Amino acid sequence: MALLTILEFPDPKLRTIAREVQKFDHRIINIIDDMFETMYQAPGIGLAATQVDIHQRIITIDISEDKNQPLVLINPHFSILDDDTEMMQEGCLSVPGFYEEIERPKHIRVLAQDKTGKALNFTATDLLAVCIQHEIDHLDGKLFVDYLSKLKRSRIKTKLEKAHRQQNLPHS
Ligand code: QAP
Ligand code: CO
Repeated sequence: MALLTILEFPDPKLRTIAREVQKFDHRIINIIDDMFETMYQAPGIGLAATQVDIHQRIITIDISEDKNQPLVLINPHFSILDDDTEMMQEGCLSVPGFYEEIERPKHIRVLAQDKTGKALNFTATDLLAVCIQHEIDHLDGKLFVDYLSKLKRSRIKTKLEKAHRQQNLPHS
């Protein structure tokens, strides 16, 4: 098990389109274990492999209060079930310290595979639906800041770039 480094906006690697998982072997299990360790430590409720510079279609989620309901989705897809949308305050481990209201479909059907390659097919609503959509966006190189105005996005970019520069400065 290992903690992985989380890429932060505006790192261009976050724009990479992830590839489908084809072989469900021990290397995929290792990636999943490391992603859960990294997500729980952060702490976060969702993480996409893209965020830890692994460009395969894998996401980990746990929206439970007690952090004891891990959900891994491999090669995930979703379809929108109706016209209902929901405004939710979203954050992202790759955009630390920033939270904004985003509108997304509220009811979705999810098709994916589990860590053994078995097919999953379920509906999701509310926070789980939002979280799955947010994480699938990462696999397509998309971030929640892309839904904001240019002005809001560029303010966030400037602030994070400044924070990154200060992190890289030697300490006195
Ligand atoms: C995506 O995000 C999400 O800024 C998962 O300083 C979030 O786990 C989907 C986090 C909200 C739906 C609603 C963010 C941790 C965690 C930060 C996360 C931070 C520390 C974000
Ligand atoms: Co995110």
